Amino acid sequence: MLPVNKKVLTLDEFTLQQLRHIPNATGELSGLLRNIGLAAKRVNVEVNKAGLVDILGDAGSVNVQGEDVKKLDIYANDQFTGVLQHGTSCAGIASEELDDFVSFDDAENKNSKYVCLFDPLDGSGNIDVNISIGTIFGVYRRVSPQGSKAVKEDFLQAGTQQVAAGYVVYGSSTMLVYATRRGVNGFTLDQGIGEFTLSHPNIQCPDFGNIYSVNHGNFFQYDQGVKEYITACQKKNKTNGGPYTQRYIGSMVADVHRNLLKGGIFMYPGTTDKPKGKLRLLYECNPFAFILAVAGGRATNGKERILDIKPTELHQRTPMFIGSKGMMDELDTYLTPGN
Ligand code: AHM
Ligand code: MG
Repeated sequence: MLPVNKKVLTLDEFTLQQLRHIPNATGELSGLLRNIGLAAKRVNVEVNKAGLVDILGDAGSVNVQGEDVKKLDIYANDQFTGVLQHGTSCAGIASEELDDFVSFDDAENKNSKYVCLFDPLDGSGNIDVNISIGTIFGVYRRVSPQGSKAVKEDFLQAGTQQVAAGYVVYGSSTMLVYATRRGVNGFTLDQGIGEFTLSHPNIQCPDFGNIYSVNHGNFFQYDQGVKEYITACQKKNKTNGGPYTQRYIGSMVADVHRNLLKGGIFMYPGTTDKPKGKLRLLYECNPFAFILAVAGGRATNGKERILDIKPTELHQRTPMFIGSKGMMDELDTYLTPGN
């Protein structure tokens, strides 16, 4: 008989166990996280067979069976929206794939405390070449009254108001990592039994690492301070912790996941063409800023904490610098005028 590892905890068991420490907890947040885990498993199945079926086609195209083909990012959007709509723990969603937020009509949804914002499939340009992609999500307590439909203000909250945030990385193994103020925990999908199981308890981001992640192709479009910092990363030697290693997958989930575990810094600065950079504050930057903050790291737009930015638009973009605390402190000395 196979030995039974008594310490194996599934995502559901873990979230329920966490509830016991919170007085008056209703279980609604655990329900929402369970829904996200379910959608992630469905998306994982399709990501895994993406090379085999016609799912990479453009939305609206037709496959060999004459069926409509949904692009994988639209499929992922439908799954995450669907499970949250059919669950009872979410009053509405906003997604990088949708022009506007969606408030759910059902009475149970309207009674929910939470709204969820997500990027259903980040880095989807990497699907065709079999490189890791991911889902990113942030959960907020709504500001509008329970019992009514969610409104725009529920979605336009500063990242510091998140009650939970997480991501799923569909990689060499599929992992779901989520943070609440209590900690950051990672769960690896056991494909054999279809369960996320706790594999990375209480993740802490090392204060220093030796990885920097940035799109070097844009180097000459970056501000002077950013260029100087990148050059300093390259000039480091053994006496000051170098040389740093450049690693850039072009899938933020995979890049930040690696840096979270190993220590490192990820940057998507503004460029002369796109002063606000590429990444979306609500769907990509805020969730990671929350996770890194709980894990002991931090994130800025080069001037202020990402988590303190008060959003004005659902799809607004921001420059993003995120990673190990010590490396972010070092970066600041290059970005702060007068230093
Ligand atoms: P997407 O939301 O359209 O997938 O774009 C976001 C992705 C991030 O995962 C990644 O860090 C970045 O785009 C890479 O952009 P670039 O190719 O400009 O370096
Ligand atoms: Mg994205």
